[in-house]
Parts: sequence; C-alpha cells; structure tokens
Amino acid sequence: MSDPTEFPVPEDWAKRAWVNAQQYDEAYKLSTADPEAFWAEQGKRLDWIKPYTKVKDVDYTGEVRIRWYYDGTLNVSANCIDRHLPKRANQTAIIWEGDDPKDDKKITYAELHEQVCRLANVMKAHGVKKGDRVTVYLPMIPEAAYALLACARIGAIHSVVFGGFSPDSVAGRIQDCESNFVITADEGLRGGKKVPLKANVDEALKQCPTVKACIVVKRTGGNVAMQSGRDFWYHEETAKVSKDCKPEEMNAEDPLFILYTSGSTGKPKGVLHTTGGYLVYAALTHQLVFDYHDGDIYWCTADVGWVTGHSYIVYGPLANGATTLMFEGVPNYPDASRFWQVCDKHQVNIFYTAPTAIRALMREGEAPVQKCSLKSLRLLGSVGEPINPEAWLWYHRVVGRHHCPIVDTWWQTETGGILISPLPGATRLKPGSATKPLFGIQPLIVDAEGKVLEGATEGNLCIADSWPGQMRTVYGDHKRFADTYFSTYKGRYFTGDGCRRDEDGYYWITGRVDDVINVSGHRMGTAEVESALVAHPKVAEAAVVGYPHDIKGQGIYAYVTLKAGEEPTEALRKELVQWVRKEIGPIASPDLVQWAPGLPKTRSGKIMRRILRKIAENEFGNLGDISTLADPNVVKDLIDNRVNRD
Ligand code: 6R9
Repeated sequence: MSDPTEFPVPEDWAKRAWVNAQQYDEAYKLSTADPEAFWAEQGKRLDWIKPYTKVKDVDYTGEVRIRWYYDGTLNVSANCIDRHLPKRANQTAIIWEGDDPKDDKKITYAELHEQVCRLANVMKAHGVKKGDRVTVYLPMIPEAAYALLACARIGAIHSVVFGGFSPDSVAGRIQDCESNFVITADEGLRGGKKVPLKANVDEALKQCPTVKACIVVKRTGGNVAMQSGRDFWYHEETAKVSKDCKPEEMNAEDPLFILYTSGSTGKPKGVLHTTGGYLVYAALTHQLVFDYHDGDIYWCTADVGWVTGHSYIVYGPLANGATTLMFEGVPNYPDASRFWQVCDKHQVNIFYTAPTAIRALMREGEAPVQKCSLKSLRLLGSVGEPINPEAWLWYHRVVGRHHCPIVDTWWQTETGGILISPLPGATRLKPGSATKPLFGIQPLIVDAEGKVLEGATEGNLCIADSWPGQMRTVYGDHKRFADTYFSTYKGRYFTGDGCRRDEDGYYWITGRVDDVINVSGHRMGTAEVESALVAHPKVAEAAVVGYPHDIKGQGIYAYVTLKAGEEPTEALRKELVQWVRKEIGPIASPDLVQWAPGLPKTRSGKIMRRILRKIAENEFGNLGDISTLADPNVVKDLIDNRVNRD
C-alpha cells in the first residue's frame, strides 16, 4: 500500500484543541478583513503597564515603518515570570536536561524569578543601562534563559551569538552593535566534547574595545584565564546582589533583541525585534500551533543561539506559563535514542525539532526509537527547512506512532514567529506542506516581475501586510532593511523563499531563491563563505553554492581558484576547510571543494552561479543559455573536474 498523501484532523484533536477547522476559517477571515480589531484583541494576552490605545502603524513603502501597540508600555520579563507567580510559583518553568543523561534540573517560576532578578542586578551593578547591547555567548544551560530575561528586565538589548561561531564571528557581532557587556561560560559541553567558549571570547575581545565587562558561568570547571577588572564569575557576582529587581517600564516599540542572520550579500544582518508585538506574536503562535494547555511538557530542541530558541524555548512558552524543556546535548549522544529517552524521562507531550535531525536519526533505523515508550507524545513539530515527505512519514509513523499530528512550521528570523503552519485541531495535513497561513498572515506568490499569481501556482513568496512579530529594522542600517526586504517587490515583504500553492490553497516552501543556503536548518550566506575563502593568502577567487545533501538538506560546494603558482593539493584542501571553520565556525565548513582554474563569468564579470549550482547538483546536462559567458570553455573544465560526492 502506498503512503497516504493526506491526514485528516484526528477527532479527539478537533474536540480538545484551542482552534478547530471552523474556528480557523472564521478567525482567519476576521484577522485579514480587520487586522486592527483582531490584533487589538490579541494584545490583551499580555499584561501592560500602560495599555495601548494605538494598535497598528505600518507603511511598507518609502522608508518603511512598522509599529504595533506603540503607545503601550510593558516589560517582557514581567510577562514571562512575575505575572505567573500567584498561580505558578512552584510550577516548573524550565526542565534542563544536560549533555550527560545523569545531569538534569528543574527550575520553578519562583526560582526563575530569583535567578533573573539577580543577574539583572549584576548587570546594573556593572553599569548596564536600558538600551545597552549585551552579547550572550552561552551553551544550552538555564543561565542562557536567565540572561535573555535579565536583559529584558532592565531594558538592555540582547544579542545572542550561537556557541558554534568562531572568535572572529563573535567579534564582528560585538562590533556591529557596539556591545559593552558579554555573558559567557568557561566551556560548553556537547556530545561529551568541550567547546572553549571563554577562550573564544578572549580572542574576540582583543578586537572589541567597547566591552567593559564579561560575566563567566562556571559550567565545566575547565581552566580559563580571568582578566582582572574585566572578567567576573557569574556565581560570585549573583551572590552579592539582591534577589529582587523591579522590571523596567518599556515602550512596546523599544528594542528587545538583535539576532544576526545571513543574507545573500555582505555581512550578517542584525535583525531587530521589539518588545510588545514580538511577545504577543510569540505567545499567540506558541499557544495555537503547539496547542499548548496547562500542564503540558513542551520541548523544542533548537539552540537559543537561533531565533527558534528565542521564540519557542524562551519567550513564547514562558509568556504562556508553560513548562519548557531545554537540552544541552545532541541527538546522537550517548547514542541515537537520546531524544526519545529524554521524551520518556520527562514525559514530553509536544516535541519540536528540525528535518536534519529527523533525517539523521532515520538513518539509524527504527530500533533506537522502538525501544522507548513515547506514550506521552501527542504532537510533533518541524522547523528550519522543507521537510521531505519521506522524513515526514517516518516521523509520523515511527516517532508519532500514527497518532501525533505534525506541525510543519514555516517562518524566519525576520518574522519573529511562525507564519505558515497547520493548527493540529484544524488543518488536514499533507506531508511536506507547511499548509496554511496563521491569523493575520496574507501570503502572496509573485512572479519575477512582481505580478501576483492566483490559484494553484508557483513563484516567490511575499507577505502582503504586517503582523506584530515582524522585525522592525536592521540594527544600525534601516536603509538595508528597506532595500533587502521591500524593494524587490515594491510594497511587499519579500521572504527570499520560493513557494508553490496547490489547488487546496496549501503552501509548499521550495527553498531559498537567493544566495542563501540552508545547511542543517542553519542559514548561511554564500557570500560570507566566499569572503572567508578569499581571505586565505593562496586563494584568488571563490564561488560557493549549495547542493543536495541527504542529511543536511544542503551541503556547501566551493569552487576555488588559486593564485598563480599555488598547487591544488589535498593538504591545501583540508587547510581551506579548516580556515573557513576558524573564520566563521564549523557550520560554514565546505563539504566539497573543487579546484577551478576559472569561474564562469558574463562579459561584465558577474559569476554565473546558476551554472555553478547545476554542476554542483550534478545536473550539467541542462545548463541553459551559456552564450553570454566570456569564456564558455571554463564550463567544460568544471564539469570534467567536478567533485564526486560518493
Ligand atoms: C525559523 C528559521 C529561515 C529560512 C526560511 C526558509 C527555511 C524555515 C521552514 C523552512 C521550509 C519550513 N525554513 N522553516 N523552509 N519549511 N517549515 O528557521 O529561521 O534560521 O531565519 O531560516 O529557513 O528558507 O527562509 P531562519
């Protein structure tokens, strides 16, 4: 029997869920017909210090202006902690599961309050003020959540840098936002291996004169250098201060955080999110997409270094008074059943992970899953890249044992929260489709000229109107914000993704249409990898493209032209891969390097990436029009010398 192509909403789900099919249709209509009314109502899910009277002020043209709830004031940490205390002081807020299966810890809302207040007071004692930028470079330990919330409590803007980034990447991000305070740990621990976080910070800070102080969490107890007057131990500092800290009154449009993300050109952009709209949107989507009810145990396996960790480990769940699980380790340590063992151990009801993890675990066969009960699981989620139907069906059958709906959630760092996704009690599922837009979201599919295409069609995905969780600007460069997202198709937000809509109005994301590649769910700008490669003294030129990779989704394929006289040896290939790891971080390591005596260029000198992509994809039979090439012979050489991936 072939696999089903559609899965109806299970009856019990339609009954118990916050939203059923009919409610979805009605609310969606209202939300798009009268967004002001819809979002005015939704804003009430937060506690406001001064309630808003203005809801929406958006202009996608010209300089671009996006404001929500903009005369209201509130504090995000008070909304994620203090307001829950009367009812939930002793409820677990965070379940922490360490890298070592013997390590775990539960933090109640009362404890969370104390920890966040203490850290907030430490920052204040070190002179951190409202509006200052604080860089957070931490492993997946509870202090990461404390750090975010402590910043929010005093109105400092956090900029989390993923622990896998190199000292240079950390330095670049600190410099870009002129951060003056860093929170890190001695070392991280992942899959039994240590990550030298403090040593990386030391290296980075050589280039960062703005940083006045660095707080270090003792995680492994490893030996680290502490610079007197600049570096302070977290446990010592937090012991000195009061366990109460009054939350700062913030305007809804005051910045909450910056998160750097890769684009098709230039350096990573500092995506800026603000206070009120972001939290309304994260809370709403966390509640509805995951159908979160009181008492549920919810686990999102992302790292706080990515937006998924911000919105769906910390802010969304805690705004909803949820119990959120935070995992320090990796899916295959100590063995390939770790995820499922954690689900059983903590009785996880809702499990949210990435297709790359599912594919990697699928390769290990069913035995590691079958030996676990998984009886507690009720709902599964996917995020980060398109999920291929094969992985979807495996996830549904083997992990979900046929009875857990899968929410395939499409969104971006820029969108703050999920925009297109099934609602488990409302949406019939099709494996591989992110299905339908959430409330207030109006997707448009446009052709290359920006013409809006109707009905079943395929093209580029834009969003017609704003939602409260949308990014507000690129930190320090508003023009880049307007140019990147609103100038390709005038007056519309362009996502950078390709998309198909089927006859039922279901959306199928086909992947990036710009020069961004998606490696294991992480965004990488090809331009960034290229500039790292050409920074090597032996490299004259480089072009980087993605190619299909069984586990990672896309792998990194680099074409490298060496300087005259340099020998293309295996040792140099390895050196270049190491070089990129050092320059950017392990996630940017090229999987394949091809020595290219020349790159295909137009007569005006533009590299024709379309051709390089096809060769990397092994689809060189159909290269399309190459008549505009300055030297068509280079193409033959590239095809003849392409890297065999088997
Ligand atoms: C949340 C996140 C965003 C890019 C996005 C798209 C891809 C994310 C997806 C998906 C298909 C899904 N993407 N979720 N593609 N289906 N469910 O991943 O943010 O790191 O900014 O990446 O990821 O290409 O444009 P971010």
